[in-house]
Amino acid sequence: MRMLARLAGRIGVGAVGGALAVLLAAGAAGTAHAQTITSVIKGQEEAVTTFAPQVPPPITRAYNTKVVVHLETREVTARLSDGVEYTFWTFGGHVPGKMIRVMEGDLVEMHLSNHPSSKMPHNIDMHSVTGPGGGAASSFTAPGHTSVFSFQALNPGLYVYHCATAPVGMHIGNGMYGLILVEPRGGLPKVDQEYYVMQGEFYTKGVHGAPGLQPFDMAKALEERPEYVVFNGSVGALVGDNALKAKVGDTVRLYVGNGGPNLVSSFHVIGEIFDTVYPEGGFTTNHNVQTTLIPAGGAAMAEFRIQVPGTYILVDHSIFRAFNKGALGMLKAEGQASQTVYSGKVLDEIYKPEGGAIQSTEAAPTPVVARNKAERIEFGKRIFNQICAACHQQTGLGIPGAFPPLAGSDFLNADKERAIGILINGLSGAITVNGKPFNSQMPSLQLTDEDIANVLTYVYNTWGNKGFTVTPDEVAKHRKK
Ligand code: HEC
Ligand SMILES: [Cu+2]
Repeated sequence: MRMLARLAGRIGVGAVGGALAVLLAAGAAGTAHAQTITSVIKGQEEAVTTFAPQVPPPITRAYNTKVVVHLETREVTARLSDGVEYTFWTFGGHVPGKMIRVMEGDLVEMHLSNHPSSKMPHNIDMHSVTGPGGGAASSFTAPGHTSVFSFQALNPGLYVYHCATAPVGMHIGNGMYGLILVEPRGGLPKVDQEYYVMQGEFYTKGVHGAPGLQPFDMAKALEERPEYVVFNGSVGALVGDNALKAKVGDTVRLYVGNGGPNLVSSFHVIGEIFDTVYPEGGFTTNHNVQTTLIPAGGAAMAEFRIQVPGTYILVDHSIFRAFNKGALGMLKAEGQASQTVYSGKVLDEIYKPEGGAIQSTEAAPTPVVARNKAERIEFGKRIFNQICAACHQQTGLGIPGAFPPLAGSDFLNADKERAIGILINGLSGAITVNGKPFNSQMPSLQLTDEDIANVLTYVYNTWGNKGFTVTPDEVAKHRKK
């Protein structure tokens, strides 16, 4: 897909400012009712945030402070797998987003900036926040803007944060998630190695391994049928030279999150037993665990000691995801072998991912072609809900200042040929729809003639619009012009 629509940077700024003022007031007064806050906030510091698999250093101070966190949302095209690219929506430029570490009782001041090159507004819903929306309403941020809100980290634990801008599933599905650790007072037990691993699935138009820049596929997302299930944002992000590292004798703690958007992870390390698991990122501990379940939008900490050198394979034990969809990482441990603990020789090779070669190569089913106007409208409605509704909304009413309405649009109804052209080429520049100015960009959506005919026929025959029919022939003729 080419460039997506650039938003007018004015959406809901008034509302955001209002919510912000209220939230900061509540934070400053420390009026949380669920728990008694005994912490006194001394001074302030800038949070150390890290990209996976690195983890910010343990907190050594013995008092609470104001922790200032800067996160930047960015839409970046990057490698999803060998030969496969994807336009990720990110916190910080990579998937998963940067990891944040604070202490129970800290006052966390979030600064969320949306890079001016973004096409979409974004926000942040932090599961560590006590307050409606987890910060989402207070952090709705148009491209080129920054929002600020603060919260007190009342409950220790390992928490997911994610974007919660509509369509929420698409923002999460494009990679907008990360982890925040709220350390309990007194900290966590010391370990030798800490790593940040986060699972997520990607729903691409092409099948697993199909090359090129792959657009998001809403239909597959709705059916929860991802082409890719990966750790840390891409196939192979934790393999080979990028493998996690440890030495024999080390204790290792993995902070494992699951961004979803849909799947639950059966997280397992082949060849290890977790000595301790903090299920669901809370502070009951379980011991001697083989596989721990990590819900979508959840997390867990898993600890183990390395006794035998070799390569340990991180997987989602829903095993086709590991060997065929990418949910496979490695931890390489060096050191003295212990014949007592494990006698055999260690072979990396047998664990190599099977890769694309094993994929089914059956051709995609031929698309069903509409036989009459009623079918055109029916098929067109599906396309509308899958593709257009993300911006123009399911109601066709759009979003003031950002996405023009299609319902009762004088602009749409005035010129069918022009509408066909917009669907083929996209649209940018100043237009007026029902008296309201818009100056933004609609991407060229790379639809087939059949799909354009169907979606426009649906749009023209809904919400009191003019009732035109558009045929694939008309679209094809327009393309030749
Ligand atoms: C990524 C967001 C986005 C998506 C997806 C999108 N549009 Fe648009 N669309 C826009 C924007 C933004 C404009 C206004 C562009 C401008 O200001 O020049 C627009 C303008 C239009 C217009 C002309 C203005 C009007 O209101 O009549 C039509 C018609 C239209 N889109 C139809 C569609 C259809 C049909 C689909 C689905 C196949 C679709 N759009 C998908 C963002 C989008
Ligand atoms: Cu977002």
